[in-house]
Amino acid sequence: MKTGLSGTNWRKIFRKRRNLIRAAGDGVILWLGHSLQPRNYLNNAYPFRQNSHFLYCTGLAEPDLAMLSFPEPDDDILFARAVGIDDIVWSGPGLPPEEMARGAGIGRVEDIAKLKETIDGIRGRGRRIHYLPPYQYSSALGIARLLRTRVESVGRNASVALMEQVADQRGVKSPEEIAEIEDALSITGQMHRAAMAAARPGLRESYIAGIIQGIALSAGRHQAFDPIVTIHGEVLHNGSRDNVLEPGRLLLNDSGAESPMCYASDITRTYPVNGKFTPRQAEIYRVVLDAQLAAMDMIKPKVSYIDLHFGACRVLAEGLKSAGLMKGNSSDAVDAGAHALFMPHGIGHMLGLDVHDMEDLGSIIGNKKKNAARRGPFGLNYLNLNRPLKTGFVLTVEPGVYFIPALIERWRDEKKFPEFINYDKLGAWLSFGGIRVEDNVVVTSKGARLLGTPIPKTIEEVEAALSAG
Ligand SMILES: [Mn+2]
Repeated sequence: MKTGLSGTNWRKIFRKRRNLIRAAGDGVILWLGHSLQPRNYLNNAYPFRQNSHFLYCTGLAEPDLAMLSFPEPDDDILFARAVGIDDIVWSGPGLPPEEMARGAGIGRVEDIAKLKETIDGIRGRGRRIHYLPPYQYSSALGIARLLRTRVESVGRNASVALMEQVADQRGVKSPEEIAEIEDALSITGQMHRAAMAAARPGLRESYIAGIIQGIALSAGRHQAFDPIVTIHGEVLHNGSRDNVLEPGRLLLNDSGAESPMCYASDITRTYPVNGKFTPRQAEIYRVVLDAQLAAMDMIKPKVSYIDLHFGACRVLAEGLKSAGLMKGNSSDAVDAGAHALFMPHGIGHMLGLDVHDMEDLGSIIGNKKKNAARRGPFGLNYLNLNRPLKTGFVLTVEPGVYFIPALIERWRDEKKFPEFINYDKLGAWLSFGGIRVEDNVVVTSKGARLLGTPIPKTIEEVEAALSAG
């Protein structure tokens, strides 16, 4: 059970959330928590992370839990595993199920061994069980077993109406949720400042990654995702940390901590390992920064996410034209999709309990196929949201410019967009790497508010933070 920031009555909040998310008619919702996932044998598991929908409705972060929620909230039942003597010997007594239920504002507790017969009874009376599509295979197997169906049909039979309700509720963040995200951002700010102060030629990427993770761990926090700490920023989600920070290269740090209630933060900064931007690095950095600030300026309720994306891309293309790397009319270049050579991803994503919030709900929040068909062939399939912006949405804003040698060579060989791209200039940029700048904002009635304490971002601020080491 999580204890969030003090002064917040989370029990009341969980009850309210469960009140707002109700199955149609006399249907019942099955909320299945996650189980430990074995790493190489049963008793050596990956770090546990609760299912975010389950967290949203209960705040309970322990494994092996389930809940049934009924049309009448007082009927809700928490199902928990009975603690045996072996559990106590190896893992300690843990939190009594009654206490978990109390913390979540749930009135009834049962042994999870009774979940199947309880569901059988409900279905026997002709009532429907609704659930969200699982993404962990063990959850899919669990639902198949509970509903006596084939595992292959579990995803297909998930409740679309429930997915819509959850997306509507979780999409708009309450003040308590914003406070959690800002709390996560305060740790994330420390992580980024420490990485900037430590960076210098000769160190390994893993050393910086260790500092980052150590700060979160020492504060009793988890990472919201595996940090990306690399001099190869052009590899968008680079997982390797083996490179040595060579003088003249840029280091990209994309990392974020979780708050006490497991809300995510997600910040990216990119900077020269030896402390000073070269004129070329500074030029591209300013292009990325201009695109980011322009995107933030465009954010307000009712703006469509795809327009925000293309607005930022136009600023990016204009900047790349000034740098001599693109040419022609920038707006036409973006309509054609030519900018995607340099920014092959979307402008950002929603942020909340998941770092890419609710992307497990798939097309409910972002219809990638439809987006790809609408405008241009490349890049849009990575756009993660297709809902118009609403007050209370929390978003990342993260444009980037990348020089991906294999992509540049492929487009050049295919003679793609020679009217918009200066291929003859690009030969000199193949070892530049990539720059991404990412912040987190909440949509307000008037525009966007930057969340958290600002983290060094302008060239001057970043160079000052780099020399702080
Ligand atoms: Mn991000």
